[in-house]
Amino acid sequence: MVVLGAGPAGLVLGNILVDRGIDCVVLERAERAHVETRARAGFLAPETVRILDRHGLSEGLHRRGRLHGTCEFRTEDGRFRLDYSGLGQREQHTVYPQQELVTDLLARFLSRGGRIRFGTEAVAVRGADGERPEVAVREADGRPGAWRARYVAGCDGRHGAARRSLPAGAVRHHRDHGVTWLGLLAEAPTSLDAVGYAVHERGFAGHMARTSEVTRYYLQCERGTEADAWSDERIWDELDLRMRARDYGPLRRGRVAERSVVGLESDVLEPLRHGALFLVGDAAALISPSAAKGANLAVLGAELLARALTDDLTTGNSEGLDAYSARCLTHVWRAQEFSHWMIGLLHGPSGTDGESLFLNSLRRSRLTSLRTSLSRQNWFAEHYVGV
Ligand code: FAS
Repeated sequence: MVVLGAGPAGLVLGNILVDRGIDCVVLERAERAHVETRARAGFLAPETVRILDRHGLSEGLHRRGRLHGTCEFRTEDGRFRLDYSGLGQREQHTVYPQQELVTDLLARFLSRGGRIRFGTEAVAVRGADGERPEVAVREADGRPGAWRARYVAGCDGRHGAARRSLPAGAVRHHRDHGVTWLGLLAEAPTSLDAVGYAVHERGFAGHMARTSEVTRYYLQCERGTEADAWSDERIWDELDLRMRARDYGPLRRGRVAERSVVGLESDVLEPLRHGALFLVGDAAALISPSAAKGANLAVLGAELLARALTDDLTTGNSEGLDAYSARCLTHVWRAQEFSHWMIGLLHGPSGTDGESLFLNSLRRSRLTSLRTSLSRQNWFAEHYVGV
């Protein structure tokens, strides 16, 4: 078994396979230090925690993670809070930075005898329609190399080799949501005891806990904005403005330690299986960070595939593998649908043409029904926390 990529998908898959005695090697193009420090997601769904619990991978998150169950919306129609932990399935997120989870997964994988090759970039997957596909790689010393296995799991993200190796005819559903966020990591404690969503005529702003000293913020910006274009002071002044600090209290400022520009896009590849090649996580489907689903879908897909591979390789029962794509896509599309709804809830066009006015009125109506309707709030909680 060859697994491409040491992100959440590849490392959860690798841990479960090694735990079940299935020989697998993870090929990762980055160095270990980069993999263990790359800050991305931070909100783990309860189902994700249950999966990690089942496979003995959750010790770190239970020790250092924090439960989180409240959203606060700040809009032109005022402020309201949703305690989603008391709604829907009555569940909460666990706030645990993705880089800490990946570090835990990596340590566990190696302690279980898992093999990983850092600095090894997969270039292409060949012969996926055969019995022994080959993964062509560029070894750490730049030399070409090749790995063969019965199966290959493409856990190498949206720009990886697995996607590049798909046969003609693979379908890609794609949507550019036309929204761009400046993703920020601030060396400052949280300013709210909730996930903050601010909807302002100047654009969206978001606030999400990461650790007790670091908070993630998002600022909607123009497409084409350079990550370093805004000074720290301009970022904080704009966040204050959009989060209505004057009405609801100042934000706790600090150095902006990391910036990234994220164009909100979504895509889904279908099917997720091409012979002996399987796609998992972002390699299978990219989802906008608006609803904090990406890393959670990666873990869910990894367990689905690990179970199917185990059945096939230990008992010869290939039903799970045959069903993997359809099962995984059911979860993917449900998450995509909610994520799409969230984008419409938090962003409205700024124009004064009829279409923009109509879409903005829809947005305000969605927020009003979320503020006033218990059934809508239960629906929101179930989908916001669910995967
Ligand atoms: P990953 O991209 O995490 O891992 C892929 C791995 O493959 C990487 O280590 C890469 O180095 C390696 N790789 C790539 N090409 C390769 C090749 N050719 N050969 C070998 N290795 C290769 N999701 C959430 O749920 N909540 C959030 O709040 C959130 N915030 C985000 C913020 C930002 C700025 C970004 C960019 C993403 C965010 N995401 C969030 C989404 C993100 O967390 C992904 O969904 C998650 O990392 C997906 O995990 P993987 O599928 O394992 O892919």
